[in-house]
Amino acid sequence: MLSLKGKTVFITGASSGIGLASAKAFAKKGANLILAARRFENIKNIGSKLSKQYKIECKTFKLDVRKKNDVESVVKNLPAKWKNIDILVNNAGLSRGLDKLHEGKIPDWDEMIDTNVKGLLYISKTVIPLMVKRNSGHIINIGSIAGHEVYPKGNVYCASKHAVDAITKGMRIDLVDTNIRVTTIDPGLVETEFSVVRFRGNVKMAKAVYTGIKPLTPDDIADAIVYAASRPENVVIAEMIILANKQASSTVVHRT
Ligand code: NDP
Ligand code: 8X3
Repeated sequence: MLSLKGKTVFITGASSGIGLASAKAFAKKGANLILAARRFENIKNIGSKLSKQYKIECKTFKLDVRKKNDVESVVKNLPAKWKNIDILVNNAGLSRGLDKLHEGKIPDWDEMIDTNVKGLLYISKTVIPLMVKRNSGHIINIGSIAGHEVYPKGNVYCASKHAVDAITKGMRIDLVDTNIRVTTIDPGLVETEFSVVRFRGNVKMAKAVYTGIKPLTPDDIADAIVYAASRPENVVIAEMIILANKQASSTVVHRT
């Protein structure tokens, strides 16, 4: 097993859900953290709590991954030692709405594509060259079961996660002559703020998504992320699809 103590881990979307759980899980292993999201208060509090609790170092940034110039400037202005990013967790992402394609809202499409696809690309384009220079690093993209299947009214969100799947495969091919590892972790139903965001604050609709099953928790996914990151250097966990028990696919869920 590879020790994560003292490693530098950059997590996007660390203000809630899977990103937050991953920050905690890496902190527990003694890794130093770069945490970014738009809700800076959350990120700042998380960073200061984790650094005290686990005696690690944390850098926190207010960052919207859709803003290419901001992404570049955050990374460019990192102090030299923080530029040695060992693990990048491309987690920031969201869904907006659940509509038939022809009834969908264009601003929703833009937001999903700009965040889940273009944001992930901007971060990767900025961080990967630093890894290439050191011939070392691990990129962990958070895809989804929605990157393997399309479900009713999931059209554009599913397309964005299919894109993450293609980008992950492309990264692995383009980095094959380096020591850099590329992983995608593809969860099914995880209860986070994800559905509250999708339904724009409608908690009742969000709750219904996870009713009648025991959904995955953000910690379940963080556990898988840390597992992938801590394999020996010669091992690449290329792809991990993680479903909730009683979930056979995006659409086949046994609820009681
Ligand atoms: P949450 O809504 O709890 O977390 C999403 C995170 O992404 C937040 O920290 C949010 O921070 C951040 N984020 C969203 N937009 C931006 C942006 N433009 N710039 C920076 N950060 C952003 O949901 P999850 O934890 O569930 O989602 C994390 C990832 O997991 C997403 O990529 C999602 O698609 C994926 N996923 C989720 C599943 C689920 O069932 N929950 C299943 C499969 C995959 P802030 O708002 O502060 O910017
Ligand atoms: C999130 C999983 O099935 O709710 O990517 O879209 S799903």
